[in-house]
Amino acid sequence: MKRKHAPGKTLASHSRPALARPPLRPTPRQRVLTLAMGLGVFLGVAGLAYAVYVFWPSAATSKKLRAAEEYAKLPAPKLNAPDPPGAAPEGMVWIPGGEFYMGIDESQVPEGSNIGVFMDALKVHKVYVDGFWMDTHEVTNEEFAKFVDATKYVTVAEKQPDPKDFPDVPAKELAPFSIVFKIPEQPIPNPFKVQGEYLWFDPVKGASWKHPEGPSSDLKGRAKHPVVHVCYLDALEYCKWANKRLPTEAEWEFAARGGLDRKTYCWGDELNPGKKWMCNNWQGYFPNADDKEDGFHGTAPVGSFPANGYGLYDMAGNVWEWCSDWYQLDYYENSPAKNPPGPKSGFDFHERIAKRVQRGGSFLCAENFCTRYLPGARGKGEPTSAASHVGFRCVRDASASVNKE
Ligand SMILES: [Ca+2]
Ligand SMILES: [Ca+2]
Repeated sequence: MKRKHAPGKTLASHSRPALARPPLRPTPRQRVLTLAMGLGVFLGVAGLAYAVYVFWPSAATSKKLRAAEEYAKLPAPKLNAPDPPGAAPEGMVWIPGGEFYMGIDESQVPEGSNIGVFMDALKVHKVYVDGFWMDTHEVTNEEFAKFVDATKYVTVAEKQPDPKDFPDVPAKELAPFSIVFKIPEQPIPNPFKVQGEYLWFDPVKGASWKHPEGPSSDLKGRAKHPVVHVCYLDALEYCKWANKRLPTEAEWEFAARGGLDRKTYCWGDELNPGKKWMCNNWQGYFPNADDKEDGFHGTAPVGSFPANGYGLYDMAGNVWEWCSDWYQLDYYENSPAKNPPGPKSGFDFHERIAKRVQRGGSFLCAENFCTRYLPGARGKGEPTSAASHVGFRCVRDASASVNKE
């Protein structure tokens, strides 16, 4: 017989278990065990958190050390024999060429530097370059003056700008100008957060290689300083006159390393060996204050700091140096392994214009901002633009050596 559903009760209430017995209570022993287990779990979690807190930084350091070890394990590059093909042209040294590791390994980025400034250089790759002659120093004002005297050349910065190139500037306001660095009137708390145009570069009317800070400045006492306010096109004209050429980016870096293999700086792995400044860069918080511990605010006479292993001066700092390559952020991904000539065109993603490579950093490079005085670091500039911290030096092919002149 089918059971009848009791009135006033739901099916659900029927499904509940009957509380026939009182609930079980833990014994004192069980309570102790439960407490002990809880305490054990708590101590385990806390211990793990502490271990992560204590050991995580060293794990990161170990990772960096492991990366450095892997980098160090790469087979040693082979340098060519050091013998020059003839007598050195005046003011030049023979760079023998050979293999080298081009670029910056992440493990070599100096402590405290912003890795973002090296993003275009982080793909380390082995490259071979043929030997060549290179100027021992940046082209000086004295040398550039000889070129101008001989050719009557007028630099781009000294010419009336083309209104087509400056559509936002009223034509009547256009006048020859160049870019001059100045310490900002209001200190800048974080130069990486500056939006738009840099606040420390001024377009100064009348600034040119003859008037580095503007019309009221001149070259008095600066004969041996590197020429500045020369754009890429100006540098090419000088090279033609001097029977020389601009170095490729690979040639420039090979030379800057001075025969050292995979070192952070042109002279080794320490920025200030024996507390000595090895190049003209910027000390203090850029761009607000230059403590000039290296002895110079602005350009220094060429050769004021020790030469590198090939006898080249100022391959780090003083002024940026034009190279012949177009600039592309990702060129190292697919560049040829032998005598890379640079990409077929240039492009800078930030300003969305074509640029050429510059190398070596300048007196404006500081640890808190640019740090591009490393031999593997890359820079770039628009080919018709000049500035107070950009110059150049030349190279000459072995086939154009003095024996054949
Ligand atoms: Ca300096
Ligand atoms: Ca330089």
